[in-house]
Amino acid sequence: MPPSAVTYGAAMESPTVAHVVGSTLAGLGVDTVFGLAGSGNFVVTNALVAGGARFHSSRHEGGAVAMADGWARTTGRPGVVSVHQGPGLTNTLTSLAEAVKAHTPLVVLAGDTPAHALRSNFRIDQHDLVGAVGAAAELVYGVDSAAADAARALRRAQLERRPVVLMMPIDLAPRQAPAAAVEPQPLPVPPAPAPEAIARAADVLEAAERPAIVAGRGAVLADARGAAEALGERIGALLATSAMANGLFAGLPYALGISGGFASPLAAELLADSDVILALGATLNHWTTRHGALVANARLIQVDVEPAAIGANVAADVAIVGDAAATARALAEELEARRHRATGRRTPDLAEAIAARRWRDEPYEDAPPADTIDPRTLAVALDDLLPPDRAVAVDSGAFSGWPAMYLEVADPRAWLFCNAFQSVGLGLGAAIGAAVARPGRITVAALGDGGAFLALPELDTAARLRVPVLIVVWNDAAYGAEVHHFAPMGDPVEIAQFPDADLAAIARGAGVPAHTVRHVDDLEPVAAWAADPVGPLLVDAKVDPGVAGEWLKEAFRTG
Ligand SMILES: Cc1ncc(C[n+]2csc(CCOP(=O)(O)OP(=O)(O)O)c2C)c(N)n1
Ligand SMILES: [Mg+2]
Repeated sequence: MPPSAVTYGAAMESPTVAHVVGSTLAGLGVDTVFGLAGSGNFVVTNALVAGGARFHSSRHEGGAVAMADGWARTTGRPGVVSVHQGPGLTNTLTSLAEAVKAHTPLVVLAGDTPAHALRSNFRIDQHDLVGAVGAAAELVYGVDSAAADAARALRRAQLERRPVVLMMPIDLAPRQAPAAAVEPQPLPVPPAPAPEAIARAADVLEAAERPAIVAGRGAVLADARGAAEALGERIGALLATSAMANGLFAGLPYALGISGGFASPLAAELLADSDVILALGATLNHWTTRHGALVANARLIQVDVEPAAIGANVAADVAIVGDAAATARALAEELEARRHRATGRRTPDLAEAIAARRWRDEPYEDAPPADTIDPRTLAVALDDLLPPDRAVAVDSGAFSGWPAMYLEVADPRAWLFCNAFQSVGLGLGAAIGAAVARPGRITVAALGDGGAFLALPELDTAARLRVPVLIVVWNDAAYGAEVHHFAPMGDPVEIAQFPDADLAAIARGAGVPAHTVRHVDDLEPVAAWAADPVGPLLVDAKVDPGVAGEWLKEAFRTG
């Protein structure tokens, strides 16, 4: 019998705080946990497993949080992570900040140093630490409150849409505690949008000649696709998304794809020509608007559940606090009551133009140096050879535009744009989490060589979990974003350039089969793998380091 089972078996008769925390979360439906076992989180993790949850160990705590984040973005459910106190928690911070900024609900179970252990090596101020990146610090207060504390952490994560770190002092964890059954409580339904605001927005939409709806993550979280499309049809609007919400309008004839730096030339032209923009759960940051240029000529109606998001980046003419789907429905109903229906921009000719001018239809010069592949050609080839039902997780770097521009996804929960904190190195973990959530489809981990190196520990995890993840490395042997930023200014860039590294060999050493790609034909084994993807595959694509996306210039603007 494994030692954990012995521990838990004995504890069944007299459960401890750790058991109560674990079994409470399992009882509330937690069935998947990512983490890395240490003495401070060992028993609680086993209690979750005994309660029916599956535990997936990462090789770095940052990877565990990225996996839970990817899992949560895919499933729409709160992710759960379990880590040791002190260094186990500090290792989570970068991924934790990404989850905070992406509004991902997570519960991170962490041990904590006993209050009296002033000289413990592990001692740091864990509350201030996680608070500094915007996560909520919660505590298991005592033996009698353990179950309620665990339930509160989970509920806060869902209500506040952010990570909650539940600290469990290691002197409290082994104390006997009463097992209390906690009933799940329904989450509140967001309040209906105010009728006056709906009426004002309807006035603006009625007068619109060239309307557009730009939907963001708020629309994804509200499952607003149907409601937004129905409203779009009624007012004759074009549809677009923020980079985070890519895929929301996949397949619709008047959908332009992503608004912002990644927008196709046609999409950018049409968006900038809008006279009314309805921002649906999108904060319209400088990425989505090209520093304001795409919304400059439009009256703006902004819808968000968070009042503070309205006008945060661009002044709104009409502000509506409300759920994206409920508000879109309310607007459509109001316009129907007013008997308003407009063709607006929805003409068959425009639908044809949109279909004919996707990014992949725009010509580019494909002339890479010998033994390298054009990074766009790689993305297009992957789009062709992978089945449409795929997920794509994108790391941060100069290469990030290629998957956003050329690799289509069929739904926004299959799109994990790990760039909320703009950290390099989180894409592989997120892809593994997405694949754990949906093992029946292929997940692409789109990485640069810099991001791949930062995430190396999780190659072992991908191999061990046998997840169907295609790890594609756009390998320019450089921190390309930095090279493209500084080389034009005449700065020496050698500090961000490297000799060619054999990532395929490194992957094989970690148990991940791999191929080096220098030409489209080298992708043939990927097609074979995609037909029956048992476990991960890595593609080390030696890309032309000279090709950079136009959007990068926008990214380098500091204003
Ligand atoms: C953790 C972290 N370190 C450093 C940076 C600064 N940075 C932004 S992009 C980039 C280069 C990433 O290199 P790579 O993954 O190879 O992608 P590339 O830009 O070459 O396409 C760096 C170092 C960052 N954003 N995050
Ligand atoms: Mg690179």
